[in-house]
Amino acid sequence: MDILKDYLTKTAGEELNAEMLTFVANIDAVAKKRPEIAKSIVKELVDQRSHLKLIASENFCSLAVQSAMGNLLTDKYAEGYAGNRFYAGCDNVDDIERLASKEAMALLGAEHAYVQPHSGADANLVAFWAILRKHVQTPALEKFGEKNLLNITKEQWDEIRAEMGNQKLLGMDLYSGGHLTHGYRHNVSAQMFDVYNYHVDKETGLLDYENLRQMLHDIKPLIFLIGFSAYTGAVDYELLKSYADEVGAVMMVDMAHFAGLVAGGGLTGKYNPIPYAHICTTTTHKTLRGPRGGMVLCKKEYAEYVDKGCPHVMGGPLPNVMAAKAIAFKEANTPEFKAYAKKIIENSKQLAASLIEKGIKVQAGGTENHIVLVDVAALGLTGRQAESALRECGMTLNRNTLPFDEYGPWYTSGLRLGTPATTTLGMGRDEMAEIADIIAAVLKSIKPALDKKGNVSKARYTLDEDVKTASIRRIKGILDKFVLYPEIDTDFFTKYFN
Ligand code: DSN
Repeated sequence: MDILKDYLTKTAGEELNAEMLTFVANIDAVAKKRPEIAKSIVKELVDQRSHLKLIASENFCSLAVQSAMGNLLTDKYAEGYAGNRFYAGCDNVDDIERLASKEAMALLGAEHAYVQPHSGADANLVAFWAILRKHVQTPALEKFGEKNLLNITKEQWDEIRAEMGNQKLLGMDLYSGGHLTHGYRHNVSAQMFDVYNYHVDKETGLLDYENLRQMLHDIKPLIFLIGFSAYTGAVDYELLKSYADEVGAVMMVDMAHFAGLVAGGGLTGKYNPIPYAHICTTTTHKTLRGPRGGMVLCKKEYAEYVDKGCPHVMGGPLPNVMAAKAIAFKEANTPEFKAYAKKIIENSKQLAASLIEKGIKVQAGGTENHIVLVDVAALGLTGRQAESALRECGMTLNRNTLPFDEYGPWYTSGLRLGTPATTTLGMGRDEMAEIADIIAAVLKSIKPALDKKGNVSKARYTLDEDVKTASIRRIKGILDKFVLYPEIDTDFFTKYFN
């Protein structure tokens, strides 16, 4: 199998398609070692190109971002941070990390940016420990008249550990839209902290600010954590910061989902957490449209603690991913990205409105961001049934718990839809209205089936075949107009990987 050579022969004399050539060269290199992996990469592109991506936390990054990730930078260890490494030969990684950090600060208006976390979960751990070290460990060391942790006695260390492990965290409940790293019992965050959860209001499905304020006063947490992976309301960070200040809580915002909306000016003023929060964490691959990764943004007073993510929480950073982050942040600091961020929200609102028009129940009656939450329990379905049926019909999305969900996180009562990826492809309000129409038709045609014991199944279902055929045809019609990476011709690979 000599894919590159075949491609060069086939295109001899034609105008150079640099993106296709790069892709072919990469696949060729992979295929020479492991053809089955090369096949999976090409098949994944075919899959993402032929299914409508409505997963709210996914996007399509640029081919430049992808190229920055796939090279020898991955071979370099660079524990420490720029200018302070535990390894020799980190000059180039220093340049990359400094640039990525500078681009992040310029893009988001943060006082400090730490670009090493490998994921949003990592970023949250780095932030948690930075807060604990600044507010608990450092004062305790001062009390013992010591600066160096290694110099205190075992008894003193045990005292500090006990104090560090008994701090209060007030975070959003998973079912109300919070993330599992915000104190969910199956996550380490719940073991690190004495966790208290707030919920959305049962009637409105939105945050209840007065209740939050009361909880802050009652609990007096060290950390007041705001942020979500499934919430559609606008959040007033200015007001919440004033509440946090009343009780001296550290305000931490997990903006993993909406960082791109902030970067692009889709969420501004009191809806932008960066001017208010002591620490923000984010991923870099959702609305921000960069590589898979995380980042911590903070006020200057937290910078020295955050920069010690290694050794505290992490080992070595991924220089290749930091390089890709630098590119993505630059890409996001453009008028095109600003228009993109606003369009994500516009599309999301249209999707929600059109679904409601078709009789589908939308959580909180609409959306103020990139997410739309659909209540499928209202149609007698579980999220699992709806997710599987919609995938059969050409759409990729995920089931999600809704507030006070009776089905739990495996089956769920809801679906989470998002518009970042379809908006990247160039889709607009007309497409959103049509997508809503297709989704509504599919949802209404699903019937729960019986399980092996004759009970109504939470997983099995039947689907109207005519609706399925029509849905696949309509989705294809939309995707044919908005092609993912149009520079890349996947048909070329058919003869190698069919
Ligand atoms: N998995 C991410 C999401 O889908 O929201 C959060 O970790």
